[in-house]
Amino acid sequence: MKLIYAIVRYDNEDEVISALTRSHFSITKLSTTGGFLKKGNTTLMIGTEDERVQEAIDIIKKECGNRQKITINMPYISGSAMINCATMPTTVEVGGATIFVINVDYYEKI
Ligand code: 2BA
Repeated sequence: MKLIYAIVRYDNEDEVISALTRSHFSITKLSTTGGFLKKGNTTLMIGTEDERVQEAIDIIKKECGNRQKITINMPYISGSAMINCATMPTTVEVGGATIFVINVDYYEKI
């Protein structure tokens, strides 16, 4: 048994959840926040048998698409002080998904 954590963008959440559900995966959706951009994203917890992990990852890949570069205005930080209202254009990659697969020692529904 494995537990997959998949961090996806809000924009992709509905499609990924629908596609996984259609393929009979059970999902818990967590509302999370990225530490870098400090914007909301979605973390999906998917518990599944070892032999179905790749199938889940393939669905997530298909629905989340490729990573793209975007430029955002980040607050400008000088030393330890954040200067009010100053921003600096920063290029980051977004899209796709960040996936962790963890071994599950024990699983039971009571
Ligand atoms: P955020 O932390 O808001 O990061 C958004 C994007 O900003 C990242 O996209 C990455 O392209 C960039 N980024 C993140 N940290 C950076 C840094 N220290 N310096 C420069 N650029 C940085 P993704 O890599 O696709 O990550 C999307 C979201 O997935 C992240 O949102 C975070 O919530 C989660 N995540 C990614 N890697 C993780 C990890 N190793 N552990 C835990 N969560 C992770």
